[in-house]
Amino acid sequence: MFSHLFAGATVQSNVPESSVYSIARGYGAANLIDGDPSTLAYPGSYNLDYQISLANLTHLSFAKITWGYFGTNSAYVSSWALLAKNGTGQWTTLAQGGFPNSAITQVSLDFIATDVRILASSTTNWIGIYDLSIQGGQPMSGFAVTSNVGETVNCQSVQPNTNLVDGNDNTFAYPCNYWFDYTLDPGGSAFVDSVNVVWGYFGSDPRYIQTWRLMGLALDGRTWEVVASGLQPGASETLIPVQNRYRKLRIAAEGSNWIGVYEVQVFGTLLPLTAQATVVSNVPEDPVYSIARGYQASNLIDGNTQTLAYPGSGQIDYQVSLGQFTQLSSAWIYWGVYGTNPIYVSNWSLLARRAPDQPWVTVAQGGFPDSATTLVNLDFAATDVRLVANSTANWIGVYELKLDGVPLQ
Ligand SMILES: [Ca+2]
Ligand SMILES: [Ca+2]
Ligand SMILES: [Ca+2]
Repeated sequence: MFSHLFAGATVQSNVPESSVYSIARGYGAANLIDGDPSTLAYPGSYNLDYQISLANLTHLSFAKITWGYFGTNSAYVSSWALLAKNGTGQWTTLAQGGFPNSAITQVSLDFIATDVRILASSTTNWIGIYDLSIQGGQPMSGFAVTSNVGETVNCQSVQPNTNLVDGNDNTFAYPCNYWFDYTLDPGGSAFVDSVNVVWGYFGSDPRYIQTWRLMGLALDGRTWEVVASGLQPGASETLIPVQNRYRKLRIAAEGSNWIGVYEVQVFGTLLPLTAQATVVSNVPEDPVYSIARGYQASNLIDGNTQTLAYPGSGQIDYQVSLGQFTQLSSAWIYWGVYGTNPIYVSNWSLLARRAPDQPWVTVAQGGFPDSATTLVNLDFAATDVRLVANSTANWIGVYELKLDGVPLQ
C-alpha cells in the first residue's frame, strides 16, 4: 500500500562522502533509500546530511529511520532532524531528537513534500544510517466529478466541475449557489492517504463557507461516512488525513454567499480489482502436494507472480468472487512453465457470470498457451470469474490471474 514512494527518487549526500571510508566500502547515499536495513549510508564524517528528491509530490504520513548501532550506542548519534520542503519552499523541520537510544526511530508526519532531508551528528564518532523509509501517498488523477446541487439557471459565472481536479489551484468549480456538493469517482476502490482541499478565498474569507464536510463512500457502495467536517475553514487550504479505503469521495459546503472550491487534491492509490476478491479451488486441493507446500488458491490473486496456485491435479478450476459488480476489460494469466511446456496445460478457459444466480459464460479459451503469459481482452460485466485448465499428461498450476476493469455502482 505504501511502498514505491521512493520509486524514481534520487538521494545525494550534502556532506562530502569519503572516497576511502564511504564510496570504496559501498556505503554510498543510495543505501539510505534502498529499502534494505542491512545496507549502510555512511559518509565518513561526524555529520551526515542526506537529501532526497521525490519523483512526485507526496503526502508524508510516517517515517522510519533505521540507525542500527549508531542509534543504540551513545558514542554515535547525539542529535538528528528530519526536514522536508515543497518545491521551492523553505525546509521545515518535521521531527528531531537527541541520542535515539534505539536502533529504529519511527515518527508520524503530516506534510506535503517534494524533497526530504535527514541530518544527524555525533560529538565523538563518525556515523551512518542503515535505512530511511517513508509512508504516505502520491497524488491520484483521473477523477470523474459530478455536482450534486442544482446550478442557478442562466448563471453566467458558473465554473465547470472539472476545475476541481485539473491540478490548477487558480481554477475553481462553482455551481452559482449557496452550497456545493461534488462527488469524485476515481474509477475504483482506493486507499486514500489524505485530501488537500484548496478553498481559496471561499475558505479564508468568513463571508463565504460556513460549514463543510468531506465524505467517503464505503467499499460496499452504500454508506457515506463523514471523514472530516468543520465550520468556516479560516484558511485557503485544509489538509485532511484520511488513511482509509473508499470507493468515492465527496466534498460539500454551505455558505452565506455563493461559494466554490478551487481544487481537491487526493493522495492515495487505486486498489487492484482483486483487493476485495476471494478465491476458492473447485478442484480439491491436495493436503500434501498443494496445501502443505503453500500452493493454496489465494496465491492466484495475491498480486505476486512468484507464488503458485496448484491444487495437485491434472486440472485446475479456480473461482474468484470479485466482491463487486465489475465491468471487466482484460485478464492476464501468468502460467509460467505450465504455459511454455506442452507437457503441462493443454487447454484452458475463462468463464464469468453476471450474478451468483446467473449461468457461467465462456469469455475466453484456448489450447496449449505456448507462452508464460496469456492476455485476453474482455468486455463483460461480472461478479465472479473462473479459470479452468486441463493437462492430459501432468499436474498443473498457475502463478497469477490479474483482472482489469471498472466497478459498476
Ligand atoms: Ca539501506
Ligand atoms: Ca482547479
Ligand atoms: Ca501469485
